Order: sequence, then structure tokens, then C-alpha cells
Amino acid sequence: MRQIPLTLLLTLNYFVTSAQVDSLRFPTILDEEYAVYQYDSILLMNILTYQYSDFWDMDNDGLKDSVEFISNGGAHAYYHLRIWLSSKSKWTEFPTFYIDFPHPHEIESLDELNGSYPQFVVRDFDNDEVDELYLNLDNPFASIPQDLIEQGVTSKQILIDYNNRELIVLNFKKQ
Ligand SMILES: [Ca+2]
Ligand SMILES: [Ca+2]
Repeated sequence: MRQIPLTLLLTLNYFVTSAQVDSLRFPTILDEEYAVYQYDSILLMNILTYQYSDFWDMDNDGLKDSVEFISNGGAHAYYHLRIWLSSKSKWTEFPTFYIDFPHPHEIESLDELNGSYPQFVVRDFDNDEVDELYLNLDNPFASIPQDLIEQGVTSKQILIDYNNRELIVLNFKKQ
């Protein structure tokens, strides 16, 4: 058997090890153009947010709204949702609606929403020509607030709809 020189092995090992360290230190950021670091005065650190502005008009007032996911700062980050409606000019926070893959996913069919992924889809689910926001909260960090449970929201697959000038949370059901 041919011997591989020890120095070559050591050199290869060095490159593999340094590549691993780099990937840990600088994790790949998906959808980089939407990724923004913001200073969090409670966590005292810059945290990653995904900011999707000017895509969807969820309150149907003719002006696009903003959807943001804000990291909890963890090594494996989970992100909670908040929505800016142009008609309200303020953020509606969903502090317990965490997902770890906050990237909008386009689907061809509702059958694609059977598994754990995708976690975030915006589309007109009920054919009223206004987009709703789907989240799959099937992870240990997310929870449904007690007041919503009392209103019958029991699914980890939810739909956020705009109704009577408010964002409302519904169980996601395939029609
Ligand atoms: Ca709007
Ligand atoms: Ca709709």
C-alpha cells in the first residue's frame, strides 16, 4: 500500500478543521438580502432578523405590509413572528409563534403542507383575493397562547387571517 506522507495528512486535516471552525463562526445565512442584524437591548447583542417588506397586502388596503421574524439569539436560532399592517401603522407581535426556517415557501398544492416543512407560506388560502399567512409551529419552542387555545386554536398548523380590521389566528384546515 502506498504511504501518504504525514505532512500531507496534517495539511489536509488543518484545512478540514479550519473549514469546520469557519462554518461554525459564520453560519450560512439563507435569503441574505432579507437578513438584517438588529441590536436587542434586552439580549445586549445583535440578533438576526428576516424582514419581508412590500410583498403582501394582508389587510387589503392597497398598501404592502411587512412580515418579520426575529431570532431568539440561540445557537440554533428560532424566530418569532411580527406583522406590520399599513392600515394600523404598528406592529402586531406574536411572541410565542417561533419557527426555525423563516423563509417564504411557495407551494403548488395544499398537499405539500402535510409534513414539518414548509414552516412559512403566504398565499390566498380561502380564495378571497387577500393573502393569509401559514405557519407550522410543530417545534418545542413554539406555543399557542392560552387565550387563543380558549378560542379553539389547537393546531400547530395555523393561519393568520385579516378579519374585521384585526389579524386573527385560525387552525389551518385543508378546504
Ligand atoms: Ca396593507
Ligand atoms: Ca385569502
